[in-house]
Amino acid sequence: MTVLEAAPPFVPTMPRTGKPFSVRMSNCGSLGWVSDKAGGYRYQPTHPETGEAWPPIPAILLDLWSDVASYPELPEACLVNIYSEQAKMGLHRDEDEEDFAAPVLSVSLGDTARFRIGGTARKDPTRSFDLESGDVVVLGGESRLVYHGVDRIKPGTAELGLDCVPGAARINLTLRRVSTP
Ligand SMILES: O=C(O)CCC(=O)C(=O)O
Ligand SMILES: [Mn+2]
Repeated sequence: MTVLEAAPPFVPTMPRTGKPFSVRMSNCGSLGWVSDKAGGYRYQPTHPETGEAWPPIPAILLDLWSDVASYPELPEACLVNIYSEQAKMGLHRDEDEEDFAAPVLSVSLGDTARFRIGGTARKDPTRSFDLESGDVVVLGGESRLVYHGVDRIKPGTAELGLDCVPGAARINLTLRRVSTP
């Protein structure tokens, strides 16, 4: 069974307002990132709709982490972000984890995304660049807590489409260590 069969994509909603994200999400790993109006941003061991445990992180992603992360422990969470052609992600910091010593490592698949990155304060200047299919981003060390987001997807730019996931123009896999070892 694939990760998305075991843990079907859900639409997270913003804390307090309940406004839906334009990105659909799923997770694999012992913990998954979720968000909703009542509970806000958090990690939990089960899918918010099915109540099932998240499926394991595929070995190929754990191997990538071991090769690139320079961190002794394995990630606990792999967030699967599913972007339609219209989806985007506002400027934010990944700060729901306990352990900021570990990097955040992300893999982009499918259509190119215009990625924006700034500094550790929201008002810091930002710059943007394209993330293409196969690109890996490591937010670690001084850049672990920088603001970042996805301005837009560039439809039809992928050499290989993501036909296996309905409605997906781009998928981003974000590996994170959540707890301190
Ligand atoms: O889709 C991306 O490249 C970024 C995803 C992201 O920042 C996140 O999931 O926190
Ligand atoms: Mn992020």
